Amino acid sequence: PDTAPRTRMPLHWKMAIGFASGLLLGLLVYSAQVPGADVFMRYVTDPVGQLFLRLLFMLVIPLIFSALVLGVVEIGDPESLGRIGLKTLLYILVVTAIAVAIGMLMVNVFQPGAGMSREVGEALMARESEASAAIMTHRESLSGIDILLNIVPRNPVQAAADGELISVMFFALMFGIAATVMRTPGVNAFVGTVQGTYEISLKLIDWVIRTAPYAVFALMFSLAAKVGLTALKPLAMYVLVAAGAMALHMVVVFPLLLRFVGGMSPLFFFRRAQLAMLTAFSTSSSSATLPTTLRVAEEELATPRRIGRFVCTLGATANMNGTALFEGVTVLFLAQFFLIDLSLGQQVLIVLMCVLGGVGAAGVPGGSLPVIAMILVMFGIPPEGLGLILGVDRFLDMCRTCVNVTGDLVGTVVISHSEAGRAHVELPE
Ligand code: DAS
Repeated sequence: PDTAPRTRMPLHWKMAIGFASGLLLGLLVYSAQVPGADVFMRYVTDPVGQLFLRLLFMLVIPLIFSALVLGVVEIGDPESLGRIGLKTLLYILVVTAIAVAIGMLMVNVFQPGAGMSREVGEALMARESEASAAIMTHRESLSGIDILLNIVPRNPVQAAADGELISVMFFALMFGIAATVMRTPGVNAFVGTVQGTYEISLKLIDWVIRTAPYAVFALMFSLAAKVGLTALKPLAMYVLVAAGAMALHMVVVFPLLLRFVGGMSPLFFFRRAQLAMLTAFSTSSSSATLPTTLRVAEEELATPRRIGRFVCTLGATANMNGTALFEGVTVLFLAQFFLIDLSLGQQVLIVLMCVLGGVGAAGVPGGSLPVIAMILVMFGIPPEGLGLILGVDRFLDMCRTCVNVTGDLVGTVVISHSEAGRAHVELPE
């Protein structure tokens, strides 16, 4: 019997093959007007694409609820890190909001999704899409105050059922805060259950992402068969804008933070942080990179272990600058692509959702896709658009994970610098 271990093709190669074959076959059908193509789409590729999107939607609520509750509980643990926890929370919110703002500014400036003809956009929208269940579209008339009031859910279960992600996020944050200030056995048992929910969600995301190559083929085939090559130029522009925005955040925001808040030379930092950055880039997983991140924080950047351990561990799941930036870019790009105008108020709400989405996304390959799918539906943007970006998602996932991990290390340096000289708070090892 063949004893050689079966070498499994890496997932991102399978996704690239799915993307290329779906695109080519779709273009062939588009150009040759193959009879029966509609039937094939109706009964094969569309259902496969919808199935994948539904699997992503299915994971959003358990993932977001558990990730946000755990994020707050870990930050606010009074006996361990009150002051450092609050500094970390502030760092995460401010730097992530800057990342999202950079991403959305770049999309508004470069308009990667623009140029789609209205009839094409409408043809794509015409298909019964998940977006038909869109929540925010009937809210366009709402005033800013109403939109803010809607952040607080009257019924959190109803909000979850309706896919009102921002309301579920608010509820999870309140739950986490209450769980943090109470340390009764019952609450500890609850937090344990939430931890289990989070871990199960990660495993399910892993399984769902393994089906992505087939979904990429199906979604790309349907898209190419409908719009032909016109989808490729926006896609290329999208990749350039997303990667450009992440590069901007990496070479401008992080060096400024290191130099003026972290008291460290950016050159020194990037020379010492390379191992963690390369590991993040190659694994596309902040969680898988965490052991390396911890070692780099302590040995290469000489930050105190107790701070590095806290900030990097929490950061691996809650501080995702690259992911939040990417979510903002993707949502705005697909809105442009499908010719959907978003008001300034809606764009501000997207910033808030992407910041929290950066906290709620999972530190595993494709960990942010469920959150993006739900944000798209909330603003009436066809989540089928994910099919367009799934083909290039792996490369962008490598980039955003690298930004995520670098942001965790920058945060560790910044907070260590602010704690330098204080009476050291000893963390339970
Ligand atoms: N791959 C995730 C991470 O590990 C980020 C993402 O999916 O956006 O950080």
